[in-house]
Amino acid sequence: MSDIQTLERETLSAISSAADEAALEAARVAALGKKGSISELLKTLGGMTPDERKANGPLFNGLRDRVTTAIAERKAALSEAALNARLSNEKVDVTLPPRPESDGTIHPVSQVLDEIAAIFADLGFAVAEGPDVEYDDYNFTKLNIPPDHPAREMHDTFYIAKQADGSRHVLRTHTSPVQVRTMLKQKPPIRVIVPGRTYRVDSDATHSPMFHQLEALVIDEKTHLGNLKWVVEEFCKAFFEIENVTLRARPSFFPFTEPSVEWDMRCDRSVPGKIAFGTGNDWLELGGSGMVHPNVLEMCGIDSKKYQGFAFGFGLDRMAMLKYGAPDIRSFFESDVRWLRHFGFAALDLPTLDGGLSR
Ligand code: 2NL
Repeated sequence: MSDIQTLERETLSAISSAADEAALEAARVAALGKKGSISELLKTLGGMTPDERKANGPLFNGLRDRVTTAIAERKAALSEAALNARLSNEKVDVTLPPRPESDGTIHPVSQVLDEIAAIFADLGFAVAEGPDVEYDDYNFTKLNIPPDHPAREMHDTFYIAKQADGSRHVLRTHTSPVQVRTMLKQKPPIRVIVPGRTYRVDSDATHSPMFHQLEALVIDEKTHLGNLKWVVEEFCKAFFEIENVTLRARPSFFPFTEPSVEWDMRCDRSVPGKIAFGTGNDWLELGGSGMVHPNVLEMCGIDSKKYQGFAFGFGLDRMAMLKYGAPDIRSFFESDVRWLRHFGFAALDLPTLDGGLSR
């Protein structure tokens, strides 16, 4: 057997027996590297006579090509084997039951939000969302609360450090700036609800520095206070799951509405520690509302001669406390798993109007 045949047999054998990519690379360097056996062989062509070169050239080049092909094939086989090994090692049994201790529950605020979104979807309202860090302009000025207006003091605002241009951002004190954003980018008719986190410098049994609001905004050509009352009434029937809703309107003031109305709903508190909705001689404060102030419409690019609308707002956390009986708002945000298990809801029971909101 010639030297060349021996070299080929040995090289191919080293390639086919390489057990991993490192061994294969070593075999490649030994054959085709700068000082490799086949590279050295090819260098000898330079010192040959033309006739010798003509005879040996095709032999040497053929050898190099077969070795190159063998390396590529072995490389593909090794990486496929490595992938198959990973696939069989990293198997996940999707039929395994979840670990009982890791079962999560839906937070009462999320539950109440899902319920309310279902109620308003049925009435034709879309959901709008926006950032927690807001422009002072959207949180206050465009809502008819100019700089230095005393109403700003009612809000106990968390201010963010001044920007390079002197403007300051705030943590939104209500969800109204999202309604400003909606009016700036969408033409009437508008029907949206805006749920979300809001922030005020305040903390006691009924106030948390971070809390949740839900506001609604309707803008159309002939919107009036009667429409507002009907929506509040329909909402109360669906949310508190009662047939008879009696509402009481109290005059109020907000800079962004005129006139402004606060709503109370008939309830019964005669049994200590309990509250029954829809009957009795007591009143439950629901939240504030009003017809959107023409200044607000104009600052948000809406023609106040052609369009008018109403807005209202209430606390989501308060609604959750009322409906599901949690006494202290701060307990909502302590992330105590025992509390979450007690007050939480099953993850897959989504509230729907026909399936029952809270079952
Ligand atoms: C309350 C009172 C209210 C609004 C929110 C609103 C938003 C725009 C224009 C006009 Cl963009 N009004 N929102 C109006 C009245 C009352 O909330 O007691 N919240 C907890």
